[in-house]
Amino acid sequence: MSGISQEQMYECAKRTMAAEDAHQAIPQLIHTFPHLTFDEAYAIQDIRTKLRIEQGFRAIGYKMGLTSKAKQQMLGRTEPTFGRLFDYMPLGENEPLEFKKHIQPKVETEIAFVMKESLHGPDIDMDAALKATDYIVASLEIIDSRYIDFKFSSQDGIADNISASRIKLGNIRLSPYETNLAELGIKININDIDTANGKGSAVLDHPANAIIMLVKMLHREGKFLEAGQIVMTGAVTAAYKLSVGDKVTATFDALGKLPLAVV
Ligand code: OOG
Ligand code: MG
Repeated sequence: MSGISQEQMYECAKRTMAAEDAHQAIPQLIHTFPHLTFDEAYAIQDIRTKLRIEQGFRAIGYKMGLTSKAKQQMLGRTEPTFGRLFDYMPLGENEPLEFKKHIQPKVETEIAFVMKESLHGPDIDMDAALKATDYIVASLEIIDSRYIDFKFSSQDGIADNISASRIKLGNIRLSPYETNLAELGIKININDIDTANGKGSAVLDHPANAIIMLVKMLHREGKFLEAGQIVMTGAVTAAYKLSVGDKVTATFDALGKLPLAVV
């Protein structure tokens, strides 16, 4: 343990929340607490969640991070992480991303799961994960690190709710049995340029493996995945920096197109 006190953990949680709310980047927490552990970072994330709930926001799900090679290579790390989603994050169907409410937003393409049953325990399998899923949808994730220049250690990232900022979900809902999720192709076009493409297998060979991994990680903290929660399974393509005026279109096999304008 680095010996960070409970009070200092609250201070860290408030620092990244204030940065998010004021759209103002801050220095990494490890500059102040160089020995911050993963457990302490998740404890800070939990405090952050508690404070958001106290502000009146509702926790609506989870986002997995670093579940694909594209993202692992971007950050030079391989261990998946998770963060929380809140009800201020979803963008409406025609709602643009307002750049001024962000610091340094980037866009990712992801497959999202919405659960109809809870999942508990250390060893759920693919069958259990699919059975507990209500439907899958196309999604875009807007990540926005609260740290200067989007540079941070794993512990900083976890404490900062792994850069969670906004999500946009498609409106075609499929059962996970209706389509081969590993083979599901995704393309992202930014300002009329085909920027990247990938398929579901980019996420831990099959995006449902991200659900399995999340439930295991939650179990270690004595928690579980509740029915009704949304899970963003992690970026299939890399994250692309957004600017005012950008027009993004993601095209998902079987799940349709998701447009996003940045204003
Ligand atoms: C961490 C969040 C990663 C993903 O899909 O892998 C993530 C970051 O890059 O800031 O959302
Ligand atoms: Mg993501």
